[in-house]
Amino acid sequence: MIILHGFSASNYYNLVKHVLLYKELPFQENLLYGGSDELLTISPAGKVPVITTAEGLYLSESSVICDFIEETYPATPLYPENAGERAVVRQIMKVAELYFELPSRRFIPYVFSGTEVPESIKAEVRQVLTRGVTALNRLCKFSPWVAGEQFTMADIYVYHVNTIVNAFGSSQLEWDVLAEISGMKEWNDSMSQSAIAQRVEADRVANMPEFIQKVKAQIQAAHAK
Ligand SMILES: N[C@@H](CCC(=O)N[C@@H](CS)C(=O)NCC(=O)O)C(=O)O
Repeated sequence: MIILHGFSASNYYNLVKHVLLYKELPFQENLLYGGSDELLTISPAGKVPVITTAEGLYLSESSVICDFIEETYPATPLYPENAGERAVVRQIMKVAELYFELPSRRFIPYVFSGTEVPESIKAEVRQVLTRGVTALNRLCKFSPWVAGEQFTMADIYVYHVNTIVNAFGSSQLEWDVLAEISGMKEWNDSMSQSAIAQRVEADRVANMPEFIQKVKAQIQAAHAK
């Protein structure tokens, strides 16, 4: 059986969990936080999520895990059959990661340490998010799904990227980034209604206090050095 390692406050962890639940694959969760010795033995970059495959292989990097799951368990497909259409789905995922997820994440250390974000960083992040807004406006169809008629990996991926955009990008910049993309907010709201999204969200909320405690302890330990 697949083992999913990581913690539920992580949106990367949650998107892989969403894929496993969507495909109705049996899996176990193993609670592991960043910085733990156990994580370093199974994840080359010390990042979560990691999966242990049914064959005992450790895999990390969420988009790589998504592709592995799809190739190994093709029932209930999450990519189109056509290679070009598949590439478009991956293009949406890549654009969301590079121009939405990663710039929004720049604010996380400031938020967790209670430090004001420098204006120069805010300007950089705003510039990258603006590129993401333009690109996703061009790429996303919302008819009714992100890439068109078929529910795909991009729906799951973008939905979980958006949690970071809302929690850090939009809130720090006082700018409703998702509102800039025609159809995004309506689609996001409908995604959040699904039973899977609600289960993942309940687990995220339950894990948050412990995760915040861990982060605070790490910040204190770093200051004490
Ligand atoms: N590119 C990685 C990013 C994963 C990532 O940044 N995970 C965070 C949790 S959301 C993490 O492991 N943080 C712990 C650390 O950086 O030490 C992926 O797609 O899986």
